Amino acid sequence: MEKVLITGGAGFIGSNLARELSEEYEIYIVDDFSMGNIENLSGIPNLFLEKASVIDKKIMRRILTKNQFTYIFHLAAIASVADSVERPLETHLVNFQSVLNLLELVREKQTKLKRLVFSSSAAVYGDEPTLPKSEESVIRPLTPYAIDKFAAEKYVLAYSNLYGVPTSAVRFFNVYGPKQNPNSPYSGVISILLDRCQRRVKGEEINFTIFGTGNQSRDFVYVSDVVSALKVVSESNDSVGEVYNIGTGKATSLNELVKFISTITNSNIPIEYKEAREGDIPDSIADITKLRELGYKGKYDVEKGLTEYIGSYGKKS
Ligand code: UD2
Repeated sequence: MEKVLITGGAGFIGSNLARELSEEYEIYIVDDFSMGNIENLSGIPNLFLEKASVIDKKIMRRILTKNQFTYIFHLAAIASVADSVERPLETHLVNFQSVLNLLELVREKQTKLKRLVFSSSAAVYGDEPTLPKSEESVIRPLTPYAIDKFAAEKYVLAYSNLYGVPTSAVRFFNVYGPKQNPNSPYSGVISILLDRCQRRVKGEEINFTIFGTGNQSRDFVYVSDVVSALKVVSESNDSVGEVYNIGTGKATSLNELVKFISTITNSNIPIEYKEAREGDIPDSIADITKLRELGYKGKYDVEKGLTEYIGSYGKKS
C-alpha cells in the first residue's frame, strides 16, 4: 500500500482527511495532541501514529528517512491567532520552522512524492476590505500567525520552482464540522456555538457570547468539502506550485448562524453581546474560481453542512 503522511492528523481537519484516505493508503500521523484527540482516529485502519511535535527534527528525519510517501499533508499548526500574538517565538517554530524543516527533509529524502500540500489560511489577506478574496488579492498579514503562514506558503511554492519538489498550498477559510475542538475561546465559532447549544439542551445554564454585533460574516466551509478539495488539489497535475482558496464562495453572518443552530437544536440559547475582538474583520468571502477550475465541486452549503454536523452529534432537535 502506498503511504500518506499527515502532520496534525489527530486534529480536526487532519483526522477527517486521514479517515477518508485510509481506504486507499497507509496513513502516517505526526501529532503532539495539543489540540488533536486520539478518539478522532478511532477505527481508522492502516494507521501509524507518532506522538510528537513537528518541530522535533530527529523524529521527523527518522519518519522521512524510513518511509517513502506518495502524499504529504502538512496540517500541523498552532491555529490560534491570539496565541501567536502572545507567543510569537513559540508559534513561529510550529507555524513556520517546521515547514522549512519538512521541505528540506523532503528535498533530501523523498523520491516518490506526488505532492506536498501545505495548509495556509485566509488570515494572509488580513483586513484589506475588497471582497471576495481571490488568490491574486492584496496580501496583508497582520499577526505572527498570518505572517508565518504566508512566509511558509511562499517557501513551499518556491521549493517546487527551485528544486522540483511537487508542492501546493491551500488557504482555508472558516472550516467547521465533526471533530472540531470547541474547548479554546479561539476554536471555530460554530464548534463553540454548537457545544453551548448542546449543553443548554442538557440543562446547563449557559450562554453564547457574540463579540460585536453578530453582523460579521464568514465563508464557512464544511470539512467534507475541505477533504475533497485537498484530494483534488493533491491529485491534479495543474496545481503544482500553486495556491488555492478553500471556501464556498458564500458568506453567512454570525446572527444567521445563531438563529439556525439554536432552532435546529431546540436550545433557545441566550445570547450575550460583548465588545468586538481586537482585529476582527467584518466580512470574509472566498473566490473559489481557481479551485473549481481543477474540477472541484463543493457539496455543502451552510444549511446542509450544519444539518449534517448537528446530526452527527446525535442531537437533531
Ligand atoms: C479564522 C481562523 C483563524 C484565522 C482567521 C483569518 C478559525 C477557527 N479561525 O478566524 O485561524 O485564519 O480566520 O481571518 O477558523 N466569535 C464570537 N463568539 C465566540 C467565538 C467567535 O462572536 O465565542 C466571533 C469572532 O469574533 C468572529 C467570528 O465569530 O467575528 C468568527 O470567529 P472564528 O474564531 O471562528 O474565526 P475567525 O474568522 O475570527
